[in-house]
This record gives sequence, structure tokens and C-alpha cells, in this order.
Amino acid sequence: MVFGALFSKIKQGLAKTRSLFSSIAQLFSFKGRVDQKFLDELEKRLYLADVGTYATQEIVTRVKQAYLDKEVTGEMVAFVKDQLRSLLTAESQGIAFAPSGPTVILVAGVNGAGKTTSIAKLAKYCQGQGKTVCVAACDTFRAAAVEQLTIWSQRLGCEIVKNQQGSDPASVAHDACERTKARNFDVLIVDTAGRLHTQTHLMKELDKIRRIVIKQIPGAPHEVLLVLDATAGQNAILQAENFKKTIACTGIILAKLDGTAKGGAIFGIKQKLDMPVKFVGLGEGLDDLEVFNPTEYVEKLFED
Ligand SMILES: Nc1nc2c(ncn2[C@@H]2O[C@H](COP(=O)(O)OP(=O)(O)OP(=O)(O)O)[C@@H](O)[C@H]2O)c(=O)[nH]1
Ligand SMILES: [Mg+2]
Repeated sequence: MVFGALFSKIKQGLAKTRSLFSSIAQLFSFKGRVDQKFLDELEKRLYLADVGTYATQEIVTRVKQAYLDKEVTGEMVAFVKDQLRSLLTAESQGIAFAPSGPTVILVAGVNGAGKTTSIAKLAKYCQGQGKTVCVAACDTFRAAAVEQLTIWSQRLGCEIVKNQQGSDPASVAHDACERTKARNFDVLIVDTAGRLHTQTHLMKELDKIRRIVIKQIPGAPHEVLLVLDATAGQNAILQAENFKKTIACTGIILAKLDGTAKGGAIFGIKQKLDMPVKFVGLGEGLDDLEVFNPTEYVEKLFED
């Protein structure tokens, strides 16, 4: 029953993306001889599904090598699912918790990507693993940001460390590390202000937060998660490429998959970023976060 509920959530969350993939699925029920016209049509539909140039070319080439001038009777579906799965990053193990002592998770990303909401969901996920959680409101840039995280922390019943708007984010990070150690919290999740890789002062600030946690807690940060807005499609990948040049990230949270038909963009992440997709965001609620499972993702894309 529980599994059923989870499966239907990702299926529901992918509804918009699935509408585009159904036109690809239709092609694969094709029976007859595979010719260039078929391959051209496949290429067009993959592009329309925002799968991106690399993944589109890969799939078309592989289908061509395997099936051009051959008679098919529907067996291409399984083949293409396998190919798509191989383009995705490996099955996620979720958060890499520290073997002992607190686990520190830094969360970064551009404005409005979904960082604060994803942090609330992550906190719930960690609580679900039996962990106690503290969150640090290091986005001191906007007054509403601290308030937003405070509301989530009340709902979650987790600790929050904050200071007034405009205060030094690194000092909030420092206090949060102190509190985490003093109160033996298992996990510290640090919210940061939205930034572009081009905003040098904000990137420096992020680095300062990182250096503070390194100094305070052994092995920290255990995770640096980059939140990407799936509705940005291929642009989200471009943003991530730029982020990656400035800060070492351990994985991606792909947020807002439910709000977009551009879920195909996920097929470009492995090749372009070489960073695992750890979680996907499928809505605005606390339970709308799933550990990324590539097999399930591909299965659900093609389900009626
Ligand atoms: N549908 C949907 N909406 C989401 C998801 N994640 C976040 N949102 C919404 O996206 C908007 C921005 O989310 P935030 O979490 O505030 O984003 P942020 O990156 O913290 O934004 P800044 O702090 O301003 O940089 C909010 O309205 C969220 O409810 C998701 O997975 N699905
Ligand atoms: Mg925020």
C-alpha cells in the first residue's frame, strides 16, 4: 500500500512531462520496418520533450544501430527504456550521513529555485530516518526568508538558529554549529540566499559559510546540495554548470518537477554535470520529496 502511494506520487508529479513522453511511447508501439523517417520523427519528439541535444543524439544513434531496416513488433520500448535509464545518474542513496557526530548539509541555488521548501522537506526526510534536525537561517538577505524557515521549523518541530535580517550569514552558521554540537542534533541543514554564480560577493559568502562549518564540525559539510528548478529545463543545467565551477556540490535536488513538462531535461544532467540527482521535488508539501530512483523515473514516464 505504501509503495503504491509513493509510485502514484511520482507518476502524478510527472504528469506534464509524461504528456510529452506519451508521444514518444506511441512511436515504440510501431510495428514494421524502421526507416530514416521513423528516426527523424523520434529525434523530433525527443527534442520536444526537452531531452536535450546530447541525450537525443545518443538515443537516436543507438536505435539506429540496433533497428535501422529491421522489422519491429513493439520490442523497442524495452530497449529505449534501457537506453534512457543509462543516461540517468545512478540510483540515489539519499543523504550520506556522517558515521558519527552531526551531519551538515549546505543547500545552495539561484533565487526562487526551491531551496527553503526543499530544506523543509529534507528535514522531514531526516526526521523520518530517526534523526533530530536543526536548521540554520543563513539567508539573512530577505526578511521573509527567515520567517519562511521559522514557519517550516514550527511545523516540523525542529530547532532553528536565526538572527535578524541583514546580519552576517556566516555568524548564523557559526551559532548553528555551536547549537548543533551543544544539543547533539544529528543533522544541521543550512539555508542560504539565492544567488547567481556571477554574484561574486554572494558566492564568497557561501564559501565563508562553508569554511565556518568545516572549522566547527569534523567532516563538514557532508553534503552540498544544489537545488535546481526543473521548470527552467535546459537552463537549469546551464546554471548548475556555472555553480559547479565555484562551489563543490555533492548532489542535486531537482525541485518543481510537478510544475513542468520539461522533466526530460534530467537526461542531460549526468553527461553535463557528473553530479548525482539525489532527490526530486514533486510539490509544495513536506512529503513531496522523493529519493531519486532512475528505473522508476523512466517507468513512470512511459506509463499510461
Ligand atoms: N510545485 C512545486 N513548487 C515548489 C517546489 N519546491 C518549491 N516550490 C515553490 O517554489 C517557490 C519558491 O520556493 P522557495 O523554497 O522559497 O525557493 P528559494 O530557492 O528558497 O527562494 P529564495 O530564498 O527566494 O532564493 C515557492 O512558492 C515554493 O512553494 C516543488 O517541488 N513543486
Ligand atoms: Mg529561500
